[in-house]
Amino acid sequence: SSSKLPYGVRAKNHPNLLVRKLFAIAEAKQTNVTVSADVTTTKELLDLADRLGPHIAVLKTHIDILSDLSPATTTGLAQLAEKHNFLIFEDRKFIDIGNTVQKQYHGGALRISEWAHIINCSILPGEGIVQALTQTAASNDFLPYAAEGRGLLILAEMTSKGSLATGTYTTRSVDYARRYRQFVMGFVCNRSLSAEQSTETSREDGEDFVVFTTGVNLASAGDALGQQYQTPQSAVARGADFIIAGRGIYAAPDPVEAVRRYQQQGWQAYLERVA
Ligand code: S5P
Repeated sequence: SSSKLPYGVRAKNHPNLLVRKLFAIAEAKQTNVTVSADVTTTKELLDLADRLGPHIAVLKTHIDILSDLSPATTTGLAQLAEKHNFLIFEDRKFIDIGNTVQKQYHGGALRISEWAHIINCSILPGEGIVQALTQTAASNDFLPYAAEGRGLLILAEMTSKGSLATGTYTTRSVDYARRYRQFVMGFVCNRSLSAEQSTETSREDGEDFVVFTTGVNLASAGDALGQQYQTPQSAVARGADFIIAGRGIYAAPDPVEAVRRYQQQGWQAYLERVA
């Protein structure tokens, strides 16, 4: 499977512009870390983005948890993404009928399509949500953003205890990813998802989905609200191309020291996997 290939090789062959950019960033900065910057003020968010920027490939936001969200928040983020060469992933987890998610993604109060390179969605509503977001990304007034590179991750599994994102839900996630490869770049999930997890005919045309794995923490096994953690090493061994860590990094006594450790361990595990 593609998870044994180096990012650089996958970048060369990949049809999706944003995936090529993402793999190029990972190679150039030697990092597969996505920091989940779940802080609640613009100052904290931009400060984290600037300090951690050199060590991350992607910065993941929950834009709706900021108490002082303004245009300065997202323009500030975009500037730091440029300065430090990372992508922005808005973890909005779209989960509604097609007509609604189109308005939540493009335009609206949050203008997510304008500043977030990566978004994600649940397929609880069915195939239409993926179809709708793909359609928006292919529309005429989306052209400037498409040119910059935009992509969708399907939330195929979850890390929380008792998650219902299993079985048929996960299988269908792979099916829909295959049907909308123009826009779907991969999954948020806990292992590489391949042919066995799909009811669609396996394609031999170099299909290569990117795996983002969340619930990564070096110091803890979980929290009091059902979160379950694994280490960077175990996540990458199970197929994560990018590891997502939040509190393990931003709540550490020294977030820069912490992100360096996740970067080093995530990269080491990647080198072992492709060796
Ligand atoms: O299954 C999931 C999917 C996601 S996107 N489990 C998760 O924890 N997440 C997100 O990853 C969650 O919303 C949070 O932003 C981050 C985990 O944060 P941490 O502090 O527990 O590392």
